[in-house]
Amino acid sequence: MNDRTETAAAEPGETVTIAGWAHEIRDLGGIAFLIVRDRTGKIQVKFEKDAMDDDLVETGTEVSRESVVSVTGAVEEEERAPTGVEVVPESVEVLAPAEPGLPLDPSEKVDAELPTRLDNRTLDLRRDEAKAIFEIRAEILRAAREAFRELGGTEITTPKIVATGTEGGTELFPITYFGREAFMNQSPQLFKQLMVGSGLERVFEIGPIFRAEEHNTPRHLNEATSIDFESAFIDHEEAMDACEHVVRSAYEAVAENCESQLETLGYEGFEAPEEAFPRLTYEEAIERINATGELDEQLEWGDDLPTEGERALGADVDGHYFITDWPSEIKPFYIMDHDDGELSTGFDMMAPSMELVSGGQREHRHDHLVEGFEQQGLDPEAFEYYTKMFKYGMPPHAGWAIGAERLVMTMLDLPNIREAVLFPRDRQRLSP
Ligand code: ATP
Ligand code: AMO
Repeated sequence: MNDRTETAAAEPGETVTIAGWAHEIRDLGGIAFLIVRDRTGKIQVKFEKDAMDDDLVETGTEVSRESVVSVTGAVEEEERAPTGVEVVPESVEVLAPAEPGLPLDPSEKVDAELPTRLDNRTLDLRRDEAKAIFEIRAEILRAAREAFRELGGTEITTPKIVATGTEGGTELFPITYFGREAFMNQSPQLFKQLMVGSGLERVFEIGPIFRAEEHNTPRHLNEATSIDFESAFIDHEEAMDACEHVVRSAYEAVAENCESQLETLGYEGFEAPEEAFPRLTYEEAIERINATGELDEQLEWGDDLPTEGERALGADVDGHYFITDWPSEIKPFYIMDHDDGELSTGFDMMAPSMELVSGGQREHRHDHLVEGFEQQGLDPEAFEYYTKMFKYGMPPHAGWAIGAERLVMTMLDLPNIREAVLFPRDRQRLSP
């Protein structure tokens, strides 16, 4: 439709063809209005019944809501119109009629329940609020890619069908691969590490991860998007700097380029974090959680942080922060320990009451790596495709992964992570 004008671009004095959805019809008797909506906004089309052709009036005022229409006519200034202009139609065509009895009405002021919205995502994303989230998500990913380029990273894509898991705690989805057992990848962890040993040195990937999480919670998905970074010749401190840069860049880009979407979502004064993200040690974190008195049982050294603990600490610290120096035994085999062996270089970033990022410096020494497998009860032979490359010059390196949906969720204060993904995969939901 080369001759189509988007509603926001329709200027008084022009004759235009607009195309979009029949958002609303208001019939006031002698005069009726059809509100046409497209991605740029809405425009009023005016039907003066006595002064216009009957067929034209009938097509324009009896069309069912959410049908796709094309209207050609003159744009005129009109103070009483919602946008200050209206179209006086010469012709109206219904390009795709919508059946009455919509499963979800985008023009309803009252929100439908989340499952209904997810079942009818196409209609749901005709609503400004839902659409705004995904426009912001796209901006976040664009800004992340740009930040990675500033850091000198090369974008890679790695296999999602794999032979082994990496993230001990979470479950794998098994699949059959030409008669052999295979899995959906939980993380590009091992592949991105293999690439820092290649000539690329510094890489990033934005792609899907699959986890058969046993919990059904507002912050877990079974298919999520991981924003991964890995670089040769940096340590965990420099990795945290890079992570902070990417997260801050995403906030800054949204603050700068998503003003109308933020307004749609009811934000006033959205600001990118200005201060450096504090770095707390794990020991300080558990002491502070215990001091809040929010937990029934005091945390002990070696405990993972429970959800309520993360919440209590988030309220106490406020804003993004890192937790560093975790006990080695609760971090994965690929994380490098500090010299004493008790503490690891692994870190998490909290935002502020939910984990947003995990990362660390990696164990690049072949023999230590293989020992680590054995200590975690993993069979090093199954990982030979990975460990053998550590025999041929694997540089010291570090990296991390941000959960993209958690970034969107925490940035926009969404109550449920499913709001941040078009077609969520959870225990109940496999389609659409
Ligand atoms: P990771 O990304 O490493 O998985 P995470 O923040 O997703 O980190 P997990 O360890 O995967 O955390 O999730 C388990 C956590 O979720 C536990 O701390 C547990 O207390 C909490 N949890 C599990 N089920 C529920 C639930 N139904 N309601 C609230 N919290 C839950
Ligand atoms: P981790 O398992 O902590 O670390 O995952 C990194 C980040 O991904 C997000 N995330 C999820 N988001 C939604 N639903 C899920 N089920 C889910 N699981 C994870 C979180 C989390 O912080 N290989 C390491 C990263 C690294 O060290 O580079 C890893 O996967 O935001």
